[in-house]
Amino acid sequence: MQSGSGPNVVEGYLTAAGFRFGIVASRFNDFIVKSLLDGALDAIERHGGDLGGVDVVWVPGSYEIPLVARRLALSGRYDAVVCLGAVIRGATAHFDYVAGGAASGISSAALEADLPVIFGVITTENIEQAIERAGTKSGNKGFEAAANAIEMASLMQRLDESAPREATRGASQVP
Ligand code: INI
Repeated sequence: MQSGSGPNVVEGYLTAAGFRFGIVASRFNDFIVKSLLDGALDAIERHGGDLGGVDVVWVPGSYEIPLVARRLALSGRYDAVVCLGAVIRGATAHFDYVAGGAASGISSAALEADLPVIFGVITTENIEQAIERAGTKSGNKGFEAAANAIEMASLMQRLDESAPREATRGASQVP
């Protein structure tokens, strides 16, 4: 980091070149999730990424996303993992369990693997809201999730450059 009179600011770039991404997509409500996936792949390409460096893994439902996201995140093969799903309250009595399990599991996977694992699971009251978030009037949350993955992958790389992990870990062991 540079020294000077102002703060040292570290941010990720929105450049996907050279990064590899794992995408975990849920088949439940797949007519929505396929649009999220299209948006995510579009974001990676439009930010200079190579789709040859992208693996897409399908799971049955959003509740199953964390286990596979964790496996991908720990594999060492990716710079970030993007999780895509659609949990719609109107269609399920156990919305809170499915949405909450997906959210907390994805968060745990990121912390355990020390890798960006992005929450691109949309949680909505009804199908109309889900459609709005999958490429119609509220944009495409899959595109946004992949853009966040690119920024976070870049940020982690830049943090490594400015404060290598070994040095950071060593420093944290100093009493
Ligand atoms: N999974 C979803 O991804 N979205 C939903 O809206 C949903 N509903 O409605 O129940 C859903 N359920 C399945 C769940 O994710 C698991 O696959 C299932 O409970 C088996 O573990």
